[in-house]
Amino acid sequence: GLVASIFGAVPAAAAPTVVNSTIVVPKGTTYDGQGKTFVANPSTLGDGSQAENQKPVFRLEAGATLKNVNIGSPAADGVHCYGNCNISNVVWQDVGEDALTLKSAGTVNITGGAAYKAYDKVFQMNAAGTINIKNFRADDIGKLVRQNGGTSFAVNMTLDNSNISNVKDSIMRTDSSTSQGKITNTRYSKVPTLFKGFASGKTSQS
Ligand code: ADA
Ligand code: CA
Ligand code: CA
Repeated sequence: GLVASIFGAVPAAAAPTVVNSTIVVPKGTTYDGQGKTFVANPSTLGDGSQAENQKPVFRLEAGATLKNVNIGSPAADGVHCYGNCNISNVVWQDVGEDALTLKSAGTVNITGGAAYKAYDKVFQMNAAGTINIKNFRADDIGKLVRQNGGTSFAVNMTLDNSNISNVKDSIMRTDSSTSQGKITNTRYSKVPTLFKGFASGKTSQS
């Protein structure tokens, strides 16, 4: 609607879209949020706390793309990817239980966007594959990428041209001796550890 101000009538900030049931992005299609803000209905999807088994706001089937989306608070379990997915210009303003989970094997490409206020994890890798993160901003997080604890499948993690600050644990963490981590051209501030749990020779930074 329009709001009166000393500058005249200006459009009011749009109210967030409350998501009552997970938005499914079908196989191979693109969902363009056009910059709108989406929040979870806490009673149907989850309150964004550290409780497990919350539902995602978006579920991407194999080959789907999610772009130009702001996820506000509560964010429940964020975004789930079933196979390959492309995430472009998606901002998590206040990460819920985590921001995005790879649920079945594939490649996750994150380009642009940001994640803020993740009590623990941002990107959770529960299946084998690759996560490529570029042109990303993260601040006030526990870990940027976490391979599901205690699993041994290979996850290839890359981070390029990004800005990461105020990290409690590490940027990339695995328990798998075959996983790899690579960080290039990235600025850090208050990051205690870049890589945790990787076998020797499996990480690089430049
Ligand atoms: C924790 C939990 C896993 C899984 C994961 C997730 O690591 O131990 O079982 O639920 O969170 O996907 O959020
Ligand atoms: Ca979790
Ligand atoms: Ca989760």
